[in-house]
Amino acid sequence: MTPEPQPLGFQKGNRHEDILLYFALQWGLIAPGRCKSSATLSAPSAVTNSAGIASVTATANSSIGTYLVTASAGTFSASFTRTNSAFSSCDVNQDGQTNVLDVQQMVKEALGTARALNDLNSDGTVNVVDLQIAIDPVRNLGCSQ
Ligand SMILES: [Ca+2]
Ligand SMILES: [Ca+2]
Repeated sequence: MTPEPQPLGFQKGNRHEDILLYFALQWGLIAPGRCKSSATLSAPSAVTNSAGIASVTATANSSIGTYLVTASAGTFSASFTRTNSAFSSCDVNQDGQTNVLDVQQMVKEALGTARALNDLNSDGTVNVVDLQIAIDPVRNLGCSQ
């Protein structure tokens, strides 16, 4: 995910710099068979620069969806959403969800009844190991690839 500065409107007197902002993430809503969208922040807080901008880098996890980010300083806070939009490698049919349809596709590929297109662990073959990787997010265990 590309870091984007977020204008927040915090102010200390007439100044916008040297304000310590804390960032918090709220995971995306969990629907059955879907991974939890979120990210890992490079730091839990940052100090505003002379332009009044504080930023941290959010590295997206492999789950598609929107999550909430809240920046706060003292009693003030502002929230905004971020979206992980790239398809997870476990979403083999690329419909935006990891569910039984992806598992069914991986069964076909592992058995050789469908063209082997999704070598999820990049070991050169599509087999039961790739199938297990596709099953994990359906069980809310995350996509390990
Ligand atoms: Ca899918
Ligand atoms: Ca494989």
